[in-house]
Amino acid sequence: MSNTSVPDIRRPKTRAGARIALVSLTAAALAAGAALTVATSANAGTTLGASAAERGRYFGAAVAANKLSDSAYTTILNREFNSVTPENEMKIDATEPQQGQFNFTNADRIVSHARSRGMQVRGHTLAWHSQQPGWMQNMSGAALRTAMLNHVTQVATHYRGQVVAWDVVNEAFADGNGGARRDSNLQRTGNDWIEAAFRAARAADPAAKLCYNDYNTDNWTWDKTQAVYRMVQDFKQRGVPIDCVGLQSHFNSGSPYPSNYRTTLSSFAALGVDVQITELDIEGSGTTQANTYRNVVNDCLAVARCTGITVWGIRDTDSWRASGTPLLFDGSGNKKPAYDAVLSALNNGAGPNPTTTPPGPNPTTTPPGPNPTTTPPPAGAGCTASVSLNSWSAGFVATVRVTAGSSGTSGWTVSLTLPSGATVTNSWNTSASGTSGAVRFSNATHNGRIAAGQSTEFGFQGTGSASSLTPTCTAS
Ligand code: G2I
Repeated sequence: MSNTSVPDIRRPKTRAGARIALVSLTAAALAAGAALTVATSANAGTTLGASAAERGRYFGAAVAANKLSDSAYTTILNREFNSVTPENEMKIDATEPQQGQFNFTNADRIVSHARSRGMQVRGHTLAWHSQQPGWMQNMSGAALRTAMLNHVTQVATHYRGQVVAWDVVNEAFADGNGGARRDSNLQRTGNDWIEAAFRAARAADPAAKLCYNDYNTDNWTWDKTQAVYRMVQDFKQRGVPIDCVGLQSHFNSGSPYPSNYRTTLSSFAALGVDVQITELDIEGSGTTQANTYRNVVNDCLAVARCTGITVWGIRDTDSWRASGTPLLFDGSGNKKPAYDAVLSALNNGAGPNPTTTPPGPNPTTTPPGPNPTTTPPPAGAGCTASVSLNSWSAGFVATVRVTAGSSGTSGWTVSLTLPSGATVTNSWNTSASGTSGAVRFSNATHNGRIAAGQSTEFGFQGTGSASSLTPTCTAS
């Protein structure tokens, strides 16, 4: 198979087996951090992004740079979505067309469009067998390994602080029975190429969530799903830095939405990673298509660590599978029944808010290299707190991890001082007092009690800028 061919997305031939406080941000400034729980008063419940944000999640779209001049396209993008994934512009052939010569022009256009409007960006993708530039297709062995790691480092460094999550490695497993790795020039550099890519990405951008992304991993009983599950489990056990699993979820009659999809989402989440639906499209039309979209959204809402959904394009005519009319808007930009189903599921569906963790080392192991956002657990009583920040031009989201000392806690308070100009607009899993200067966050009713050495997390969102925060923790 050519390295530039479109992935074969088919069913394998065999298989084994209370609305929160509204904040007065404009729609354009609607923030979209992975753990975000915020909505605009103007758009609450009326757009995909605002409704998802009320559920602590994002709703994104794959975006093509050459469509940003199409006003019908950008009108829908800017109104409905609060997360963006460049469809092709961050891929290896686009960003490093000649070895060592990087081109970020088109990807930067998308990132700038998104971030200037308060949308988050998912990076796609750093290491992949497909869409490799010619020079890389012709490489092998140690030279390829070095080139791949350099690519990961350079691209993740360029977007450091601007990309909330990276698809670090894409589609590394084979279809069909057996759960083997896909053969590729990257795989032939050694089975550890995936973890090497993840370690390089963590070193380059410690705050980005690092995801493994694949297709045909939606059905819990399929060998490929189980193989990816075992890899993620192994990575978590050995402290390889991985924070999330992306399920592409391209559904059609040959690769249908599986009734055990929610089991797949919750099983991955139980490994201690976030789950993201990264490339959703569902071929079909009318009520049938709408019902499947509704099921997918309800499944995500039912799993606390399913932190967001991205659809792979905006209008049917923008899709890589346009003839299957798999998206939420028709070619004229009209909302389809599938759109209404998704919006109503986001507004009405039951389910917990996300309980995300910041990227960082597996707490049970020693990761390679420093992580500036974490604080070691205390030796004595009391508690400690560490902050992970996701900042953009207009604001920031802080995720705070509170770790109990040797006596455990029955309650806790985290104090910190915000830089001048920074204001807290929203918080979750905490009771906040003060919005600027010295602010305090106390436990909510459900998370005051922490066993010795264990942790809980809360978060807050702010406007203004906060490049670093120094928290202190007091236990009761
Ligand atoms: O194949 C669907 C997706 C499967 N998962 C990974 C995604 O990255 C992948 O996206 C698709 C894009 O939607 C297509 O737009 O990836 C394809 C390539 O693997 C993209 O197709 C390419 C064509 O192959 C090129 O000929 C074309 O120049 O799109 C390029 C830009 O339109």
